[in-house]
Amino acid sequence: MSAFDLNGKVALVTGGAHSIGFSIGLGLAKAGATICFNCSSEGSKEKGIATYKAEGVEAHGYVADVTDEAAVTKLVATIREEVGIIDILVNNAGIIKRIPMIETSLEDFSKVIDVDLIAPFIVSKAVIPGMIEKGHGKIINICSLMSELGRETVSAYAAAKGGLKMLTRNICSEYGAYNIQCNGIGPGYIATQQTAPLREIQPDGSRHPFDQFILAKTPAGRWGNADDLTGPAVFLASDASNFVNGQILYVDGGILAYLGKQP
Ligand code: GCO
Repeated sequence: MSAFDLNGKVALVTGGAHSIGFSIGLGLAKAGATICFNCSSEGSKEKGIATYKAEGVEAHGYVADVTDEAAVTKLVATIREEVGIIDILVNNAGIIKRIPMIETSLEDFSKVIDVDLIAPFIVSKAVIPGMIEKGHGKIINICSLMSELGRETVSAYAAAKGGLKMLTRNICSEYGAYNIQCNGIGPGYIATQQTAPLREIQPDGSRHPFDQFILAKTPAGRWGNADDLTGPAVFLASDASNFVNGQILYVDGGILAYLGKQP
């Protein structure tokens, strides 16, 4: 049996109905895991289930708000009853608001912190007792390059993702003794709906200046695809990473290692 085999494992991917969460869920399913995901509406739940089904995967979808502790407690209890105790948690659900900091309302700042940082705390807190009971567990927090770097207009996101990196290290510190590994994946610039505004073709047909900037910053010379994250996620969800704890694996085509292309 391969060290990457996930047969018999129950995984919860928050926001796993589409985009990066879906690709990770599909990757874990192909390695053998049973996939549960949550999302914010019945519509996305049905769409998510159908998208997994089209790939031959019977996923379990739930509508639950990850920023609501009571809803998360209920979600984890329902999954336990219907599917089993969660072995693998991927804290993937996230939002971004691109607004200069001094124009950002407290409400917008707090909303981003709620979804990107407080929700991973809430969901991990709800899932860890079951992992302790089972004697093992894997938590994968979807961090960001913004766990390391700042940039104009993403103050709340960078603050949340930097915090999520430290929450990762703290979960590792507190629960490593229970055979729980908590690591992060830090995606680089991935071509998703969330980054679509940064890649919009200009009225004259040229690439968006930010798109050109990212290409010049990325040794791989391309944006990532959501699929680029599945191998790293399977690794961090599997026995192959049983002595890897508290790390952030940056999947960025080399951005963090590179000064950038000289003009
Ligand atoms: C941005 C992007 C990034 C990415 C990604 C980078 O506006 O700079 O949206 O924040 O989402 O997280 O790692």
